[in-house]
Parts: sequence; C-alpha cells; structure tokens
Amino acid sequence: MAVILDGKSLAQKIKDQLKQEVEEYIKKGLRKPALAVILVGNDPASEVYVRNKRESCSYVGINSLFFHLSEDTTQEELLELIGKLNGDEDVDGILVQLPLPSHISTSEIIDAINPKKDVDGFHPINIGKLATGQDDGIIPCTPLGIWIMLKHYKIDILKKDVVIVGASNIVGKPMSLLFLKNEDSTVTICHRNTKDLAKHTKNAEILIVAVGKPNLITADMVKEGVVVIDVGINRLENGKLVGDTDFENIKEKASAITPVPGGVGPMTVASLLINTISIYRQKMGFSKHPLTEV
Ligand code: L34
Repeated sequence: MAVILDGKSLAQKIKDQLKQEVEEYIKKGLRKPALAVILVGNDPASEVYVRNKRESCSYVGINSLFFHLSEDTTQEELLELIGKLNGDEDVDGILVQLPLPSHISTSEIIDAINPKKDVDGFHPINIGKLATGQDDGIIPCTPLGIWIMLKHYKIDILKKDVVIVGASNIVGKPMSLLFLKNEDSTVTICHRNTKDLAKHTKNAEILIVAVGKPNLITADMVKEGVVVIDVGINRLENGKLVGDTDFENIKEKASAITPVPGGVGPMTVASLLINTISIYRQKMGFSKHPLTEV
C-alpha cells in the first residue's frame, strides 16, 4: 500500500512557519508583504482557487489586494491595472489567475508583469532563468510545491526516470526544468500527441500527471513502486473531485501517491505564499527564502 502524500497537512505546516516569519518582520517595524490578485470573470473553479489563496494570505499575514474584474474587461484595461501595480512600491507580487477570457492574450498579459513581481514565475524571464540555471528567478508555484513535497517525504529523485504527462506552460514544462536543473533525473514529457502513452508511463519511477482528464492513468499503466503525483482536478457530475489517475487501484501498486483533493492543490497555494514572501525578503534586503532553494 502506498504512502499517501498529504499535501494539505504539509501546506498547513508551511503556513504556520510563514506566519511566524511574517510576525518577525512586523516586530522589526517592517510593513506586511503584499500580493495583488487579479481574477477576470466568474469561472467557478478559479473563484475557489482564488478564495483559497486569499484566505491563506490572510492567515500568514500577507496583505492581499483583490481585483475582481468583469468577464468583458478589455485587454487594455487589464494592462493598465498591471502597469499601475508594477509601479506600486508597496505591492510585492502580482498574480493574474488563469485561464483568462478568450478575448485576452494570456502571453501579452504575462509579458506585461514586472518579472520581479511575477509570483507565478510564468514570465519568459523567469522561465528562462529556470531553464538556464540562474538562481535568482521565481519558480512556478505548482512545480515548486511538488518539489517541496518530494523533499519533505524524502523521495529521492537522483538518477530516477521521471515521466511527466502534460506539457503546459504552468506545470509540465517548468516541472521538467526543475528535474533537469542539476541533471538529477531523466525526464520524459508526454502530451496529446504522444503515440503510446502507456509505454512511457510504465517506465516511470516518478510519474507526474497534469492533464485534466479523470482516469487517464489506470493501474495497468504504472509499474510496482512508482511515486505518483496527480496534479489534475476534475469535478465529476456527482460533484466529486478527482484527479487524473485511478487513485483507488493505483495506491495498491504505488509506493507513494498524492490524493485529490488534499495533495498538490494546497502545495500550489503554499508555494504562492513562499514566492510572495521571498520577493518581499529580497526587497527588504534579506536573502531569498530558503524554501525556494532547489
Ligand atoms: N495564475 N493561474 C495562475 N497561477 C496558478 O498557480 C494557477 N493554478 C492553476 C489554475 N490557474 C492558475 C492554481 O492556482 C491550478 N491552481 C490551483 C490552486 C488551488 C487549488 C487547486 C488548483 C486547490 O486549492 N485545490 C484544493 C481543492 C479545491 C476545490 O475544492 O476545488 C485541493 O485540495 O486540491
């Protein structure tokens, strides 16, 4: 039976640690760290994620400034807001929750965020730094959260065969760059045009799945002892939340697996807090946050 990688309780531990840390800054007479959160439209899943993020900010003592814009906001209006926040000394991080409505260009919006305030680490400068091993960039929250979880559970990645299913800019690609960073692991990335998905997943010692399809990965597609990180969050018609993998059957075969909910999701939120505080620390003249060390 697999060890269940409990992202929820690990995220809570991290939040408790960050809360203490922020109290120390306040005692020193510094202002609170501040994160601007922009949500365009009313996607119900995005509303849940943004609510979780803002509640977590408030718990640790990060000031979250919330900009909830209507679905018909123009790209120009959004760019204008980002420009203002870029220039605001008291705003440490800027987060634009994705996906954006289709009339707005996601890449033009991400490009407009000051890379130093890009808490999501999606800006080409930050992705480029991650790709070239420059340590002063910002690492995207989901990959960072997964990384911290693997370290916490002492899951060795050195020389492992890692298979990532899903090649998105926000999870699959940056995740692969993290595993490649010190030539730790051998990484395979699968995507919608992969010819024989099972051939690759059966080879995985660490399997990361970030697609958004319930039951995409079944027990026959993994090998005994695999570590499974399920990034998918799918709401079924009966309201149940499931990942991309057949948790019940795979847990009999895997050595470790993340649950959904309570796995990667809370770690993404915890990493957002870490990145915000790390930016703030650098601004205040401290070193970058130790939890961002990879
Ligand atoms: N800009 N957009 C930007 N940054 C991000 O880092 C994200 N992501 C993804 C979607 N869009 C983004 C998130 O915030 C996914 N994501 C995210 C955040 C939080 C949770 C899941 C995904 C989360 O809290 N999950 C809970 C359950 C939530 C529920 O009840 O629906 C969990 O336990 O998995």
